[in-house]
Amino acid sequence: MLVEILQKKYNKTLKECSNEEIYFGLLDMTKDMAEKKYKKDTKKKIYYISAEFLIGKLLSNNLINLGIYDEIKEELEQNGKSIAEVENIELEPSLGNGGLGRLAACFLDSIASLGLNGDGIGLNYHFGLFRQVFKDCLQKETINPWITDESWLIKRDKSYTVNFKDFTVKSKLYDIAVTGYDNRTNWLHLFDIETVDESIVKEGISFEKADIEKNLTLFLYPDDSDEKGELLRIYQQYFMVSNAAQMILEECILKGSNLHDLYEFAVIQINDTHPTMVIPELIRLLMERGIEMDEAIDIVSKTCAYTNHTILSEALEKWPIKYLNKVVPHLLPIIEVLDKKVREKFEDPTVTIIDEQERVHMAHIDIHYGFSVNGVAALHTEILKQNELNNFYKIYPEKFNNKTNGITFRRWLMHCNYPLTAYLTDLIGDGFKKDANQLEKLLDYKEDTNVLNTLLDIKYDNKKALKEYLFKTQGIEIDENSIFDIQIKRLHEYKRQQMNALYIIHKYLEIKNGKKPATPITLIFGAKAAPAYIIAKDIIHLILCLQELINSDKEVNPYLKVVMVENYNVTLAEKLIPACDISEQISLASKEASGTGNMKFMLNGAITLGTMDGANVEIAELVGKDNIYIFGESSEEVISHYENRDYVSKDYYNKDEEIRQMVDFIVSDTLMNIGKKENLERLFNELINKDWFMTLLDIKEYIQKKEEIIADYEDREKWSKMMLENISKAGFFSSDRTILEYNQDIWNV
Ligand code: NBX
Repeated sequence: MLVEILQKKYNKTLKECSNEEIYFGLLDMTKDMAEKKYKKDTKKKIYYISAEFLIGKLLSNNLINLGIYDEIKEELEQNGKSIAEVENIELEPSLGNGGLGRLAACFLDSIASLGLNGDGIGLNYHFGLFRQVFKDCLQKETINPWITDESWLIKRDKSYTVNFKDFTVKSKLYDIAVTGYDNRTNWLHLFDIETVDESIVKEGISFEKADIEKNLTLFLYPDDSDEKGELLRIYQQYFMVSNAAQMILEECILKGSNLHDLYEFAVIQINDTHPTMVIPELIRLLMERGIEMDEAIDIVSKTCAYTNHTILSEALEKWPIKYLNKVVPHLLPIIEVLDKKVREKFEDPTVTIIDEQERVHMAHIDIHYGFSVNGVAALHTEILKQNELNNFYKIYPEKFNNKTNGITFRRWLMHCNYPLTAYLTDLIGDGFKKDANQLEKLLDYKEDTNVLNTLLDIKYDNKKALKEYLFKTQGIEIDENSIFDIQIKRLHEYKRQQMNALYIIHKYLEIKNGKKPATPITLIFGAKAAPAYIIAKDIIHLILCLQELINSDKEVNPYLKVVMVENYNVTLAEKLIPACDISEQISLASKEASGTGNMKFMLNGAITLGTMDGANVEIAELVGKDNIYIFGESSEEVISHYENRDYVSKDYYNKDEEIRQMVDFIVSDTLMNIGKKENLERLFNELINKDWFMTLLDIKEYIQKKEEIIADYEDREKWSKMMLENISKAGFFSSDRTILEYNQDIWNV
């Protein structure tokens, strides 16, 4: 079929076509096949509304899900082409910040793969999140264009009118097909406007924020630490949910809903608070269509469910009424009624919608006026119930439920780790591809030396493949015979990349003093920092300075190497994860809601070095304490430090010689000669005077555990057994399991 498409499109044979032409041919072919697998809507449909869908490249994903990957791979090879090189042509859309956006993409994959009728609704950001470049050991931001003339976007003949206070816009809709694995096609609906003007972006990623009609969908907001962007963010959110609400009502009416029964036709999952305005907007639209306010509120409350992804209070959105009035004044009378009703029913001032500072608490709208509130890992949901949202839990215990996150094994095993997938298929059959729990069959081989050695061989080959890839794409050289210790995730103080950096200093000093590791260690980082998050950028600066120092020191570099990959994204994750030995999951206990990278690493046979936080807790339960390296204070202890305000980082610094040595090194001449005084001093002061995320609390135990895991790496048999246990038990973390739970407990479609 591909041959015919290329013949028609370019009048060339497969052999004659360039990789680019082959890519566009495959694009046409898969889009066409996907469209054919679309099925009519069922009565009730899931609408997953999210400001982010971090979908990654789609070609291989779609070929796998359509069941033609092997066939195409072979056909290309027979004609002297390589699927990997064709894949390189595709640009990665960066329509998400991190875990939350990637989760939404995994969920769409599982919804379609389970044959459920459910679409995603979001925004078509032209440049997505910024592209990261390093210069002088600092992060710089530039644009990341991804939309080309021919792409996965299908322009639809659909448009809605969205009214803002000062002007009205007409939306246009683009769809991306979400192909299920051997199953139906759903859609990711991305809304946009005609008037966006890419040319207003000046240096880096700066642009004039005031001209909304030109910039509405230009960028994905790089989290909420950039305060100047708040108004624009409200514009984006309202644009997204107004389109969503209009589309949902239109589809439901078409299926026969009289709107009084809307909840029998639609269920809306609100991904974090970003789409919260869909609640007042739907109420408004129902009232416009003649439904009384009280009933409208009731209908919407039976339709909407909310997922919480964080307990960091600074990330919970609170929009000043003043701002909402500037953008969507027509929603305020509704929000005020929602607030009044809460006040009539409950005396507790902590559960109101509008607070004394005239701010609207978006999460409070979701909890009062939705029927379900879920956290994303067992520990996270417990903390929501017992601490952060305890006052709400006491009112609505029945609304609270846990849905431990998951990842799609199509992308995070079958696509990214072809050799392991092929080997597992040989060994245990291909049942695990549809039923991830069947990975447990691998346990039958835990004493089989042949199998254990093959797992080590596959890891080694993946490490070589990563080496080649990094050399080709970033000019970075690494040694496949070293231990690959990897920390890849957004840069945030609570994730504690700074603790890993302190370990590097410890190791560097040790080697300088003549103590050399048995096997060389390669520490790999990948992380973007929000452009306005100063300390996060200082941590990147520290890591890049250490990279420069260590990699040019001949005394040290045979034993230790530091690599920070530039512009960490989904594509890079797909190369890094299969090659990893040690998975760093070292957040301050209680702060990482779940984590999903931890699951991807485990599935690909890396061993976790982590705290009892987020889904690490469940990983530890599944694999048992012999197959994971856990350190650090527990979430209860950490929460009590916060409550009693009794953590003083300076005390740790003063009391402990070793800690002092590591921290002081940040501002030593050695490092200041490489880096910038201002950045390094700021980070140093932050660590000894604030250290909000308690780096110095856990650093000693962290170093100890890390030395233990590194020592155990030498025992290849033991290590390979741990790999096998981790792979075998990863089935629980398939997003298919998560989605089945959502459907059973929340959606019921
Ligand atoms: O959501 C993440 C959590 O930090 C992870 O623990 C969790 O596994 C993941 C999926 O549940 N949250 C996250 O990625 N948040 C954001 O990216 C974010 C984006 C914009 C914003 C606030 C947070 N304004």
